Amino acid sequence: MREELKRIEADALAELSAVTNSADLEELRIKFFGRKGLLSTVMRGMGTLTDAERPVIGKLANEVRQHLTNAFEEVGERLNRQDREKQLAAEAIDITLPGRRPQLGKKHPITQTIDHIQQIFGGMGFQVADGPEIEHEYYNFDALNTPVDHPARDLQDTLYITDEVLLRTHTSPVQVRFMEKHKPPIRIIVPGKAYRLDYDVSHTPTFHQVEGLLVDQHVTFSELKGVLQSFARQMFGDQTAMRFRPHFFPFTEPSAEVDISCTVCSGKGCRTCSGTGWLEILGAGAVDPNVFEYANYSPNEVTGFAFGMGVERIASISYGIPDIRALYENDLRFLRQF
Ligand code: 2NM
Repeated sequence: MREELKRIEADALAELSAVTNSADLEELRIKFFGRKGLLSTVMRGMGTLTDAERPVIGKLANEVRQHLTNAFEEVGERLNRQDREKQLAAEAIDITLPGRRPQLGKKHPITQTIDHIQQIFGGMGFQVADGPEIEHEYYNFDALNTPVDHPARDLQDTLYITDEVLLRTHTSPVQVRFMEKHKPPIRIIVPGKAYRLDYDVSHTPTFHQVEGLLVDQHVTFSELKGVLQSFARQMFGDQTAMRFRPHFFPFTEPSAEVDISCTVCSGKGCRTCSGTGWLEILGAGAVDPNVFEYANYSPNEVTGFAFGMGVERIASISYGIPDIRALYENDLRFLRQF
């Protein structure tokens, strides 16, 4: 029995030294220490020993068991340490890798353009006003001196909600509302959305306008020219030339369309300006006395000027965008350029 114990001890140590993972170690533990394991089997044979042999063999058996227990524990700890190191190596973070940059959003080119326009007129003392996009025809047309048979009122140009309610076709109704609520002097710009039945390379059914209105005593047309000249140079550069062409609007008299020298060819004539050297950027004029009457301002006491521009047009000139519909396709490859 002594030899058997010694052999079991030697076998266990030999097999233990070959173990490389926890599963094999557990299998080995059962083989030697399990209820039907080799040690238990030997111990069960103790009954056949003489009274003299039993304590000696019992002591030896305990020593073998203790020795093997320690050896198993040592190997178990070594394997745990190995597993942990393997896991740490697998999960290691390479601190030399570049960080992942979060994608930053930025303002839409139309918003950037409105901000810029607002900042320029803000510098000349204009306050920002706003109002409803769903309007009554009174504010959109009547109060702006637009005759009932004017083509702009046509179903083909205006988006009606009911007979009398519509999507505003310009931001001017806000200026009428503002005049109803504020006494002169006033100096406002109205940025916002407007709606017209129109769709091609230079028109989208929803578009943006910035309109301006200045009313005070003794305001003249030359002040309008000065304000717009200053705007054009700040928006398009110091060297920008400007010209007024006579025009007609129902709400201003006299009225003009305003051009700047072409930003592509500096006025020499090119494809962008159709060879003319000029680009139209806005409409303007002296406020018609009838508009003042509608707003309960006295045309004998005050004069004023107004102007309006399409933001898409200003943006397309500033950024050189040939087809403004690209602004509303939400293609990030396009939008990221601005
Ligand atoms: C334009 C051109 C000329 C304009 C007029 C008014 C108001 F309300 F004062 F009468 N607001 N905006 C105006 C004048 C708008 O856009 C091309």
